[in-house]
Amino acid sequence: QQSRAQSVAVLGAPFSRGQKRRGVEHGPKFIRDAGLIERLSGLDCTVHDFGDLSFHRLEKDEPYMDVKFPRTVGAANKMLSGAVSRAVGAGHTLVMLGGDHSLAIGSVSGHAEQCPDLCLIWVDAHADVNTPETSPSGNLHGQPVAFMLKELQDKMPDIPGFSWTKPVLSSRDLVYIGLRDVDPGEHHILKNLGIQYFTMRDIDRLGIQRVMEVTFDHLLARKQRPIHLSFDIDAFDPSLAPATGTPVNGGLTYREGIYITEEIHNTGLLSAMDLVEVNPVLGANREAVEATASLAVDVIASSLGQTREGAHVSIDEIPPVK
Ligand code: HAR
Ligand code: MN
Ligand code: MN
Ligand code: MN
Repeated sequence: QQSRAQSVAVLGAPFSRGQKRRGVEHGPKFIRDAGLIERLSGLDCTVHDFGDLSFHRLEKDEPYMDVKFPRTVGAANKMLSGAVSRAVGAGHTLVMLGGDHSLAIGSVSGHAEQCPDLCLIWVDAHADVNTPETSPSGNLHGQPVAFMLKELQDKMPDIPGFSWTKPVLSSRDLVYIGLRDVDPGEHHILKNLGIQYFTMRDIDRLGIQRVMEVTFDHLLARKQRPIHLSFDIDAFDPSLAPATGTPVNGGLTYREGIYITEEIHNTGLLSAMDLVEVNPVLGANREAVEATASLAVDVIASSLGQTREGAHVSIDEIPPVK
């Protein structure tokens, strides 16, 4: 057995209280059942499956302002943050399986505890940067980025359950890819803070290759630093990823999505990633659910070095004729 290039930790976060639709808490099981661990074991990495976190139920969790389940979401993310910090601190590249996207609060926070200079690539149909005041829904999966950004802290109320959080990113440390459903308050924030983002329209105009070039220029030109990839499966077109809570037409093609993750792998800087919003209850049938889960596996494997061109890490020479 040769020594592997990297060590990968897989951590499930079966959690759904950041939004209203039940089922997304089964994401980790379906992504594993689609063959995740086997696929990663075939790559140039050692895989440690840390299993799923078990989140506690809170009996009473009244909304704060319009924010739904604040204490439940806060406590789950606090637990996740600790687990991510320990895994990254132990030298693993961390893969977090959601669960809804509110989990990025804990995942990015735990990662930043070990890697304070990290940068964030957010692949999503949505910007998820509403503050409790701008949120049209009160769902925390539409708000995680607002907790992270230093520039927004004077706009964030003291939400019960979140006293442990602190902002770990500046607006220049973040790039969005795939946006096509952005709320008015979010659009104001993106423009006002000068955040680098690529909508589906930008991908149409520039092509995904140029989008990735500008992304890395923006985040890495001054210095190389750890990347956190937060990948919402609804970035893909709903024809490819139907089993998700808030599908939006006109999303990434399979090839665009995989190009994004291949390029991120090629930087050699991926340090942690989230794969969120796979909801097996919402597929029209078993095929739809399996297609979505299998797409999630492709995204993760490609982020960790699976290539379309093939590879030969285990072959030194072409076997001679016997
Ligand atoms: N922007 C809307 C809100 O804040 C919907 C965003 C939620 N959808 C997600 N997150 N899947 O990416 O409620
Ligand atoms: Mn999202
Ligand atoms: Mn989304
Ligand atoms: Mn590699």
